[in-house]
Amino acid sequence: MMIFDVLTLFPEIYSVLSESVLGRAQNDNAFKLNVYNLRDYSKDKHKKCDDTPYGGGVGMVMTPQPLHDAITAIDPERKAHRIYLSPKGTLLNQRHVIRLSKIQQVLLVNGYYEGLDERIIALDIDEEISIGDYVLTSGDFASFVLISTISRYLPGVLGNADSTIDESFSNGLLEYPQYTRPRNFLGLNVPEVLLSGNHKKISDWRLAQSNQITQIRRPDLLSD
Ligand code: 4H4
Repeated sequence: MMIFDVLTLFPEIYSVLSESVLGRAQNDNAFKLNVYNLRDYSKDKHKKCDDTPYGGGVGMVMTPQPLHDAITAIDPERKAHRIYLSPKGTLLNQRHVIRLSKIQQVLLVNGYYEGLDERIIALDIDEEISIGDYVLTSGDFASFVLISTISRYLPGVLGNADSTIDESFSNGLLEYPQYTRPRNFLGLNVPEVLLSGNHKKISDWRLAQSNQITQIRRPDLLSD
């Protein structure tokens, strides 16, 4: 069973992961979520976890002591794959998600403000991952994304074991258009091929649609 350890300044917000698919997945022991409050490890009398940057500059940097003591207390035998979430990390994509879903224990270290003191990255972090080329208010949103997308590849999380086979990015393409009842909605019909019952024609149509949509919207995916 996959274990997600999360080190955060806002442990209470992880209650949202007890809802819906992810809540059921935890109840079904598809994965375990352990949330740790970074402030509990600060030796500062005000439980501070940040300070001004050496060399000047705007913003605050996360101080090394709480981070190092928290990480070594959570993962004393260094069994977990320790991931720091920051805009400077490797850009997350489906290939990385599938790779990460095969790891038994992951420790997610959230960045805030201007990020971690560099020495903690050198000492205690195995991999730096970014969820996209933009800056969030809190690394927790990156952790939510990571837990959400990795969990889809864990046994028992998605009802239909095939759900991750035929979806966007699974074959390197964006997914084809989807339709459901009614056949005619406000004068708009479902493509006839989808009503034909001819599985070869449907499959060919869907692949053609995926290629066309990908070519138009994400040609970069075709050059991977
Ligand atoms: C962390 C900002 C590190 C800047 C942060 C740096 C992302 C992202 C993110 C809150 C915090 C921001 N985390 N993918 N994108 N100085 N985190 O924006 O290292 O660039 O994961 S820094």
